[in-house]
Parts: sequence; structure tokens; C-alpha cells
Amino acid sequence: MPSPLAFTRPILYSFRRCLYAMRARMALWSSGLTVELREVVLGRKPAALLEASPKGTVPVLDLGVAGGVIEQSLEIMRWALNQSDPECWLSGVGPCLIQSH
Ligand SMILES: N[C@@H](CCC(=O)N[C@@H](CS)C(=O)NCC(=O)O)C(=O)O
Repeated sequence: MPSPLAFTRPILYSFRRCLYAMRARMALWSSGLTVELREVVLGRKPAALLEASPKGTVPVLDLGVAGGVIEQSLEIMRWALNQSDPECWLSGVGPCLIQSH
């Protein structure tokens, strides 16, 4: 188990062609939050991913010891956009969306 000081940014385990991982990455990008991206080969999952999330699917967002682990893409999207949602993805309507389209 890493110490809380072992990393300061959340770690996103991802696979570039996975649609679930794509939507998680898109929401994180839209939120402007910074994460450490760890690209995973699904046939050779790293031990750190399986330690964080034994079910072994991606995406997984590891928030560290204090923050826990988010194992579902939709929940990763909600976590990111609840902190910062400059493009109003959560509301889907409103001045942000209108101004940017
Ligand atoms: N319900 C999950 C589905 C994630 C999922 O099924 N990801 C696939 C890749 S697209 C995966 O990791 N499969 C594990 C494997 O192929 O070993 C989510 O929304 O995050």
C-alpha cells in the first residue's frame, strides 16, 4: 500500500481504445484537472492496477489512500465534473454550452 505522500496527483489507469476509458479521459480533460495517465495493456495488467482494483477493468481512478478508488467510468466523470465543470457537462444546458457551440 503506497503512503499518502507517494503521489500527489490521482492516477488514471486507462486503455486508449476503450470507450469507457475515453469518456473518463474526456471528462477529466474538460474539467481541467490533472491526473497521472497510466496506459495499460489489458493482456498484461500491472500489479498496481490490480492492487487498486482487483476486478481489473479500466478505467480506474486511484485517488490515493485518503481518497479511495473509483472503478466505473461514469463515476470518474461525475467525480471530475463535480469539482470543475467549465463546459456545463452536468447540466447539459446553460450559458456555458450556448457560448461554446
Ligand atoms: N462498467 C465499466 C466497464 C469497463 C470495461 O468493461 N472496460 C473494459 C475495456 S473497454 C475492460 O477493462 N475489460 C477488461 C479486460 O478486457 O480484461 C466502466 O464503465 O468503467
